[in-house]
Amino acid sequence: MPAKGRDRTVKRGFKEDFLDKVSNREAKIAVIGLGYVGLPLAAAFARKGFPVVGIDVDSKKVESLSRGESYIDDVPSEELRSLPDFRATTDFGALSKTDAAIICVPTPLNKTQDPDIRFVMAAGQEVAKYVHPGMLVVLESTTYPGTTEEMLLPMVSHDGKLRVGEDFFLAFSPERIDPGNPVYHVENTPKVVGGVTPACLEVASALYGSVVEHVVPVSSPAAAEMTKLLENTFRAVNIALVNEVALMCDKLGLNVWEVIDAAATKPYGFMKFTPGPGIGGHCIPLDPHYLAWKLKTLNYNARFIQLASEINADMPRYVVGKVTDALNDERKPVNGSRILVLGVAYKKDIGDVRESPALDIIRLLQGKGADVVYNDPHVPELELDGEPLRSIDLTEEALRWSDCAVIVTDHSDYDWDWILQHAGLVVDTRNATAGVGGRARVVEL
Ligand code: SAJ
Repeated sequence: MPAKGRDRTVKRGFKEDFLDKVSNREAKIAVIGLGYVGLPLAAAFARKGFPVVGIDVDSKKVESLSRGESYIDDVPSEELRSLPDFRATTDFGALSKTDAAIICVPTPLNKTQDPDIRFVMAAGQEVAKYVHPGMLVVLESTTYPGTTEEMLLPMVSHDGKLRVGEDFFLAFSPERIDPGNPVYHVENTPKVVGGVTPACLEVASALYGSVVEHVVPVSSPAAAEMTKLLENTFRAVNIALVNEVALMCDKLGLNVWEVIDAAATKPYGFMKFTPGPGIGGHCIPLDPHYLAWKLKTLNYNARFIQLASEINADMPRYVVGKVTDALNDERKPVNGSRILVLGVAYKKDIGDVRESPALDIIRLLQGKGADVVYNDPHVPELELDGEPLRSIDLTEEALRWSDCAVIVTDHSDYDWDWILQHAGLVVDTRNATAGVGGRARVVEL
């Protein structure tokens, strides 16, 4: 006999069905974009027993994954091959049979430093082709507040014909993958989630909650989009601050590294950042511009972002000024000098050169007539404005050959003692040689 009063059975809808599929690990998950964000995410869901299909437009990536060969260090090939139910395809038609589609495609800047969301829009169009009742769609790509609701929602809902929160679900959840981080990975990095409706938030939180230890629900997709931009704008602005402090200490004749280390002894209210040759990577130089652009459309000038960008972008020129002065002290013009750049990756112990300040430093030195070579144990070769460059072997001869060695990326591989034994002049932009003796004259940032 049914209990007296209100019918106790829950009206079953798509939300309840979705939640059931998540709790018994039957939800079929598609991850669109199999790069340093998408592949680790796909692997995390597959490790939990979900059937996962990875979709990417790059057939080479798909073929490699289908052969069980990973191109992402954080998902080694042997792990890829051990995933219980993962496949990769270029066919977006696979979406017609999935319960969730998570978009992890790049969001670069275009030539005028404005957001370029064409990859998000292209993925959205594919999702719109195959969206079906009960499906959850999540955008993870870093983007400006409003993208999910203003750009993706009309597309995926077919201009409202599908009711969001009832017929399908839509959310934003910023990626927080830190490639190579030995401590933080998908499962133990808190995941911020913002749904278009409460039901969207509920199903997206349930899905992520099945793989991530801590889900952080927020009130809307825009709040989630803004959260990610705050995280990375915070870094860009604070890096710019210490870069400007380095310029100030130079004027004051103070050692910026000593000052920062001393400030870092404050047990509260301070967070250590370090100056450097500029900022690289696919996040910090770009993400703040997404925020500044959006605010410009609202007639607001994001001054901190603009100033930080100017200071960070000017650091390569400042480094070249240091090199110029150091050579000048030895009566050597930059023009014709032999310069060895040590480390070209955008940060230590990785091989990624995207937006690396080393590239700007090489360009500027070449522009002044220097003969520039580089060594980077993680970057065997690179292309600079169409010109192929290869990493030279780091030998005693190479160090003695150089009129100046410039430490741009302080990879752990480097033996600073040995380098200072054989180089004559070193410009150190990373404080890598602090406390290291040797023959070389060292000029600090
Ligand atoms: N940099 C400095 N001084 C610093 C810190 C960084 O000059 O104190 C430079 C680095 O050399 C590099 C650039 O800034 O050229 C960016 O470095 P990053 O440490 O921010 O590393 P990224 O670009 O890999 O940033 C990613 C981001 N992760 C995500 O967006 C999910 C960022 O939010 C992370 O905080 C960062 O990794 C991290 O902490 O490793």
